Amino acid sequence: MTNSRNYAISVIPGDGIGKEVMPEGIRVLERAASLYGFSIDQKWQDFACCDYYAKHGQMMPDDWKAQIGKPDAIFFGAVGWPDTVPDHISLWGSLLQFRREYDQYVNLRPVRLMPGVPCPLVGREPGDIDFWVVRENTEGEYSSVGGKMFPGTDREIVIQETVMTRHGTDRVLRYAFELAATRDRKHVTSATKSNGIAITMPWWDERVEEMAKHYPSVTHDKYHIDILTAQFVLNPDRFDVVVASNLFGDILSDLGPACTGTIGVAPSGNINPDRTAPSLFEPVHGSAPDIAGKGVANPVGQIWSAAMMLEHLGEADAAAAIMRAVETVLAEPGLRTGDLKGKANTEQCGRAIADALA
Ligand code: GGG
Repeated sequence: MTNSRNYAISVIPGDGIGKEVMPEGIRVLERAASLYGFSIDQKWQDFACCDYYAKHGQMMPDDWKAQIGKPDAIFFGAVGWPDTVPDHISLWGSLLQFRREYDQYVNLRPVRLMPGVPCPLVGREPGDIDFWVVRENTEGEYSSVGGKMFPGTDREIVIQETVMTRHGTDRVLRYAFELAATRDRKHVTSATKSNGIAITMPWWDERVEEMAKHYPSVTHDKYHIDILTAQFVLNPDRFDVVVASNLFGDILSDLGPACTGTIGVAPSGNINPDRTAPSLFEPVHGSAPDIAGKGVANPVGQIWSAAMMLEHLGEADAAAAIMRAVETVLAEPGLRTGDLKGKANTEQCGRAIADALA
């Protein structure tokens, strides 16, 4: 950062529709910067995508950290192109590297029913569904501890450990309780499965109880993940802050936005709350090979991610303005993309949001 309102942003579009929605995110960011008096110093990267893998046999250069430098934030699109690179190679070679190397231990994902978005759940109005999923982002079920023995034989053994540390668990639980303490309803729901996963999950429950003692103003409860997914569909209005392990949080944060109409609008922040390294902002959706190249992807997830990034950088007024512009455009059927039964393409929707900014 050269002056306090000039932000160095590493821009990584990634794969598939990431390349199509990123220009709309940037369009809106640039417009917000000109209206709100800050500047964005963009550094685009061509790595962390499967095209890079096709040329170099790896997702990122060995010196990717040096190439990225020390940005204030990373603005990311989507990763994955399973026709050419297996999904576990592309994910572990890119996004998961960022999350771990930059200690982005919170994956923060809002679930909010937006005005104008047709909700598949009967009778829900904007305001009824408004909660956060706080996903543990650096350990848990996404672990590289394990291995194979006797591959390809009938004695084949495959093991992958879940890794939960007190340090890693407590810090994400603390974040969830802190977040809940700032909200009206002040309630944390913990996702567990302590009846079936009988070592790590009862321990997770214990850590939740310990953390809760420090937040007497915050109420809390827990659900097993199976019934929790059902409750997301039946009663999403009852949640305020939902905290979950890495895998459970990943599933819940696709399901939640789907219950509000589309995952195309959903943003996320991979946050390093201690600010010892950059945080990364990306839409929840992936590269969507089925619609990539057609220019029809919904850019709102990328644009809302830009708003989350600005909020994180301290540009709260600009972030709020972007959200007002998103709401204005989503309320207009002609400006919505096809996933929301609209007629607009990616660029038309993005331009409309940029034009609506004030
Ligand atoms: N923009 C999100 C994205 O590209 N996601 C790809 C994916 O498979 N993510 C899995 C994860 O976030 O753990």
